[in-house]
Amino acid sequence: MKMTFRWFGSKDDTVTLDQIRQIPGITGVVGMLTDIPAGEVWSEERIRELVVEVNSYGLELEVIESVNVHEDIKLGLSTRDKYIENYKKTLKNLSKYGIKVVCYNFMPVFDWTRTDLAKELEDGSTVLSYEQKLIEEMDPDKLVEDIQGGSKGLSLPGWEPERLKKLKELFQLYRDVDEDQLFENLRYFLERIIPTAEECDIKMAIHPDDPPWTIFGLPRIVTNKENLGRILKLVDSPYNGLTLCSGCLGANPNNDIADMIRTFGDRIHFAHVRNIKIHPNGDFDESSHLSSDGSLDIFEIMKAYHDIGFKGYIRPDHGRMIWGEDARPGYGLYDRALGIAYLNGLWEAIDKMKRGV
Ligand code: DNO
Repeated sequence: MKMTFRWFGSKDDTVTLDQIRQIPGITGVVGMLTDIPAGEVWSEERIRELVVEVNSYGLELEVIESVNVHEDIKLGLSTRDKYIENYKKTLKNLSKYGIKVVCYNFMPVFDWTRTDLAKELEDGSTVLSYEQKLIEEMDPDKLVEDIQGGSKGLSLPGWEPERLKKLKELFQLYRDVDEDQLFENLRYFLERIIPTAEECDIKMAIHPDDPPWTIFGLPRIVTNKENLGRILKLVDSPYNGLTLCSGCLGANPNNDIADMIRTFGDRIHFAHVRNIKIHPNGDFDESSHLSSDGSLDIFEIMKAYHDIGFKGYIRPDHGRMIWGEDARPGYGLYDRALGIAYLNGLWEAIDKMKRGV
């Protein structure tokens, strides 16, 4: 596996490449051009600048999270073809600078959703958390306001103010899209971009819906093992693969992450590993990566990756805010670096014990 760290760019992140390169075992960063709206082409020049900057710190940039999919593609509108053409151009441009994996999601309207971006835990750390009742009682506009208000002036990919201004209109359009239609819209997209991904040698890796269930009546399909299997079959190519996010899928206790890893094997191109603490009523808080701090067995998850001989990219996912750090919610330096140390420790132990070293 290749250990990476998500970085939002020098103008849009409190964490620096200088800090990232000092994390033990790190090979590269997962990057993004946060200012390019979904549907527009990423120019060669901007990609080159980003890659050159990251490489100058001795770090690789082989994974993009994310090239966001324009809403018209998810909705299946007749305007989608031009955005699909743009997506293909972006893939071609990315391939010229050594990008190997592109993560994306197919969530209608909202990306990841939380009801609190800084819930204080007993030890004084703060975390992202989710309360179902609050979502049920909340107007979607209020959710957008709260999330954007908690962004500390940094961009929040998936929560772009321009796009979300048209919330009512978007909800109206989704009234005609049920889960089966959303699968069909995803098929249409994949049938057109996977041949380009194959030509470019870029593995597409769909990210699960977070949380993995319907919110505000919008359809969500990247939610469980059955649906992941169905997505992989929409276009049966190794280039149509997964970002397996333990924290997203794991919010539903019926999802067995280690079993999914063994089932989907080399169709997993990108692993997001993080832990969550699920409460008896189904609400959850994000937690440190340590198994005993949350509801997921991170040892079992890392063992499953080792068992399948995982050679892909991995990153610790959201961390808590600790030691007085003030950063983008979920994306500080300290707790994610602790996460990496833990994941690397588990990996070394599993590896040596298996080999009898
Ligand atoms: C949140 C992230 C997501 C993820 C996208 C992938 O922190 O896990 O925003 O990057 O859903 O497209």
